[in-house]
Amino acid sequence: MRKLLITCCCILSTIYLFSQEYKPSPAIRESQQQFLDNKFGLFIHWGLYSILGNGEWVRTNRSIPEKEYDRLMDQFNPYKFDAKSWVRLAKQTGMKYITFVSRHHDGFSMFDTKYSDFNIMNTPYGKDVLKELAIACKEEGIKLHLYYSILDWKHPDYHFETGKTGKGFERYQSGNWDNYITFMKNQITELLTNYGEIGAIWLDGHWDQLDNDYNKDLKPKVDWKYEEIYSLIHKLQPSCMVANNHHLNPLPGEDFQIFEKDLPGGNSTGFGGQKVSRLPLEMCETMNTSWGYSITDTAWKSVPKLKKLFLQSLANGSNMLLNVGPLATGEIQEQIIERLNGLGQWINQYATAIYGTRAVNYPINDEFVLLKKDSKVFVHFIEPPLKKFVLYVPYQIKTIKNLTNQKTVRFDKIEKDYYLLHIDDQETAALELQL
Ligand code: JFZ
Repeated sequence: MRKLLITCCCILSTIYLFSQEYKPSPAIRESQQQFLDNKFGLFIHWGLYSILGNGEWVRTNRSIPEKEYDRLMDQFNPYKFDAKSWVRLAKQTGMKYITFVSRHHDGFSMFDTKYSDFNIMNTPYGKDVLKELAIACKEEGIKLHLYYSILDWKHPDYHFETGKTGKGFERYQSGNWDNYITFMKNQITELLTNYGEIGAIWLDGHWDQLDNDYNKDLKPKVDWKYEEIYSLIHKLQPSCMVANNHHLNPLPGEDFQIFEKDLPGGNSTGFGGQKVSRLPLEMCETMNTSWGYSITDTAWKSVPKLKKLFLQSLANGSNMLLNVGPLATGEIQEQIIERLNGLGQWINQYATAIYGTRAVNYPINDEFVLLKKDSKVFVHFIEPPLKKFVLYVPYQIKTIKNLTNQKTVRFDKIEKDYYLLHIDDQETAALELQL
């Protein structure tokens, strides 16, 4: 009887806790503010799939049998991998954090784990790449976030029967879902115990258990036990944020909202369209069209295009997480390096007008964006401004400085909120309005 009573109390208090509105802890609120200040991150998709040069979905897209895919483990030997040079590249580009794919849908762990043999230690490389990256990040003052797939094309206990993907190869029948949840918790515990401070855990794969990805009211066909997983993360590292790429409105326990290949609120992918919440936002994007290394994808976005994406994401109140897919050797293609260098040059020159700013309520347009910090508003041009430039802003401007040549900009007030600016330099990339 006593046991029953205690069990009832436990269940009721759990229900009570999760029916309450989720309030991030002070530690999380601080992480969120830093995250908002930091603006820019590097996403790294790298794993066994990189060997095949056909994106990170290659096992499913080409229905590769398990035995054949497993052989990739004997071939993964990134002898040119240098964690420090990756982290320095991110840093020079002006990125303040790295989101590393610790385990993608293929189920291969890019870290030393006790809970699966399918991991980096069993490759010819035999070293923990995540450990190397964590050490380099710490040394360089870059935050480390970890992507972790909750969908698994290999684990025998993953509920693939009701899943949408990974059907083209033989699978075991009917696994034990509780085992799978325990397995994920064990691995997440390793990730949050063995690699120092982790800024965020970035989950992905929820959509595998939905019939479609556009109806936002569908219930998944498995219980992902998010309350348990999220509270485990927050318990292990109280300042580690939780995010989930489920393409839905945020759930309790999530600390920022992800938008994949779309500006917040956009839906060019067909799986966007979720509400834009009041949480910090993050938009992730590719430099060509692939996440994992693709040998044939040459659709590189230009530096101006990347700059525009970045500025428009900032104007929408969102960070940008820009992806690279290194080769299996550990090299990063020169097309990527060139673009990162181009972006970095510009960002470093206008750093004070980017980091620590906040979006303002202003129409998104293709000419310029506005960002605010204290009593300053920054104008970043997407298109070079005309010599006589009419700026409509709902502010009382005291002075204007051209951040490209550091000169004072002459301006006339035409009428309330309308200013005529005399721009003396066609190359002008940004202005500082002092209010
Ligand atoms: C997901 C991953 O599948 C992808 O490999 C990559 O890691 C990206 C950042 O996140 O992207 C998705 C997720 C779901 C769909 C498409 C891409 N979907 O349901 O069409």
